Formats: sequence, C-alpha cells, structure tokens
Amino acid sequence: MTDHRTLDVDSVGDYVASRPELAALIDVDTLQVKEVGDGNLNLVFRLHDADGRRLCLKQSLPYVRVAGPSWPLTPERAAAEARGYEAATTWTPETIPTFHGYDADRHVLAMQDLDGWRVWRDVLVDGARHDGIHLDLGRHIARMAFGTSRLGTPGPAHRQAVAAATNVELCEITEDLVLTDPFLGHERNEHRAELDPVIAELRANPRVLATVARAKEAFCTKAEAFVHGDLHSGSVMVRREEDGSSSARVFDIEFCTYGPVGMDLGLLFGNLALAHARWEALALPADDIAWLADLPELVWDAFEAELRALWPDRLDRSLSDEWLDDWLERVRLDAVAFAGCAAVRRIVGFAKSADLESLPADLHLQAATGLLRRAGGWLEDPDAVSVARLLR
Ligand code: SR1
Ligand code: MG
Repeated sequence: MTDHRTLDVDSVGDYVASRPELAALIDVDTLQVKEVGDGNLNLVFRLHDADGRRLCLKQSLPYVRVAGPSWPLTPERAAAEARGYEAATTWTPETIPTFHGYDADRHVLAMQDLDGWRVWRDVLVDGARHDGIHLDLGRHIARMAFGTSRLGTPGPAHRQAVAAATNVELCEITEDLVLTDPFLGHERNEHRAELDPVIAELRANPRVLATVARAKEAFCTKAEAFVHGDLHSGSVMVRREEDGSSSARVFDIEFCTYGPVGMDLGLLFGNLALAHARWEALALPADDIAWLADLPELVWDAFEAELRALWPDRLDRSLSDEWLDDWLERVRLDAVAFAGCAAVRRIVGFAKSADLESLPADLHLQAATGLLRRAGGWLEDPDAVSVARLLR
C-alpha cells in the first residue's frame, strides 16, 4: 500500500526519523529544512543539521506541480528516477549526487545535498562560464551509454533492464511536449504572437517535420541505452574548483528511459543554444560567447574520447571498429535532431526556460526568432550539420 501524504517543512523531521538509514546521515534534533523545488513536477527539500551534515529529499506529487491537480500524474513515477540513480551509481558515480535510496511507499528519493553547487541554468542566465565543464558532461553521457547499452551489459540483462525501465507517463510527456505539440500545434503551447510567422514556416516545412518524426521514432523504438531523458542545463549542478577547473553533477533523472544515445547529447546542445541566444542578445563579451559556441563540440569530443577509451572492453566482440564509426555518425544525427526539438519546444511549447523568458520583450523576440531559424536549419538538413557548427 502506498501512502500519498505530501511532505512539508514541518513533517520532514519526523519522516527522516522514521527511516533509520536516513536518520544515520543527519541529526534530526537539530534539523533545518527548506523547500526549494523550482522544477515543473516535484517537491524538493534541502536539510542540514547543527554539525553541517546535509541531505536532499525529493517527493513526487500526484499531479504536475506547475499545472496543478488538473494534470494528474501517478507519484509512483519516482521509481523510474530511483532506477536512473541506481544505474548511474553503477556506471558513473562521480558525476551524480550520491544516492541514498528510494522509499516506494512515500515516493521519496534521498540523495546528497550539493551545498556550494549551483544549477547550471541559473549560472548561464547570470552570464557566467565554467571552463572545463564539458569533461564531466561528456564522460557522464559516454559512461551511461557504454555501461547500460549492449556494449557494457550482456544481452539478456539488457533486455530485462529495458523491460523493467518502463516510464509510461513521463515518456508520454516527452513525446507530447518535446516531439509533437510544438510542431503540430496544441492548446498547451504558449508563445508570443510575433513569433507566429517563423513558427508557421517550421510547421510548413516537410523536411523539418520528417526529422522531428525521425527523432520521435528513435525515442519510441531505439532502446540503446539508459538515457537521462531531460538533460538540460537545469538538470546539471556546477562548481568551480580551486585549480580553476569546473565540475558537473547530473541530477533530476526522472524522465530516464531506454532510448537513443544521441538524445541526451541533443537535449543538452539545444539548451546550450538557448543560453547562447541569450548571451548574444545581451551582447555579452565575445570571448564568453565563443566559449559557449564551442561547448557542443567540446562535450561531443569528451563523450567520444571516453567512449573510445571504454570500447576495447565491449562485451559483444562482433561489433567492429567500423561499426563504432558508423554508430557514432548515427548518434550525431540523432543529437542534431533532438537539439532542434529541444530548442523549439522551450520557445513554442508548454514548459519554458529562463534563458529567453527572462529577457526584455524586444530581446526575447530577437533571440527567439534567431534560434527558431537556427534550429529550423538543423531540422531541415541534419546530415549537413556538424556538432562543431551548431552554434557557430
Ligand atoms: C509537464 S512538465 C514538462 C517538462 O518539465 C520537465 O522539466 C521536462 O522538461 C518536461 O518536458
Ligand atoms: Mg526536471
């Protein structure tokens, strides 16, 4: 029997006390609790005690938080995120917050509270760069791709994992909000009326629609690896290290599913394009804009380098070096298609992003128009788009 009681700042202490494995991590008697959820779906609590020990709890609600009870969702969806953290803990524990377990009765995930880290989207909105951030991101995507695909998981275990990873409701949201509504039109969409002409051009372009349909087909049928499924800058925490390098931690894995490896790369690139459009509209320093424009290629190179480093350990020896080159080309094509969909959905569709939304109206229009045209170009002819040229 599950228990749908929603946590609040007053009940979190009793809740932690009722879970010995969590009570061992933090002192319930001196607990301070803050609700900080700023995403679209869940409650998030940050906890610390008098000794400075910290913990983060995330509870799924029985509805979409930003829409309210009129858009119901089963809170059991949080089990998918638990599976995502378990897989990432196996394959790339250094690039996620430490996972402290899942309570299936109360739909609560417990994880490390990343004190001193910031959500990357907020940092990008502030116009700040994190040199070297591509290394953790490329590594994370490559290790998940290798480990959870048939490269790192034996065939029978891979099949079982694909079957067990069913995430019906959240995959449906991705299919609708990212891969359908913005291109076909839907009453959930929201955008400024001045953008109507450029949106109409996209929707009237059969080559754009064919690429979007291919991305949807890939999402629905290509169970290559356990993908994050919503890898945007709001799903990454960043920190600058003392030596000047930067670190990233990937979190918020609830949309995870077995899908195409190019999906996470593409979602990330599309969101970097939103930040890039903002920085250009605000005329931030040219050096910084050039750094951001280089990031997709830097992330791709870090991804490819890590994947090639893992390649000699692949389980299926029938996969040849030629196959790898060919597959990487298909991953690139998927990534370009998902990048286009990700950029368009944040301008046209239901869930927006602060990169463009917080711009003054005239700059929003300029940035959104430019990015819709740019993303339209990617979707019109993805074969012709190299990752290096996405933002250049
Ligand atoms: C109904 S919520 C829609 C979006 O929120 C998440 O952040 C995902 O991006 C999803 O598409
Ligand atoms: Mg999210």
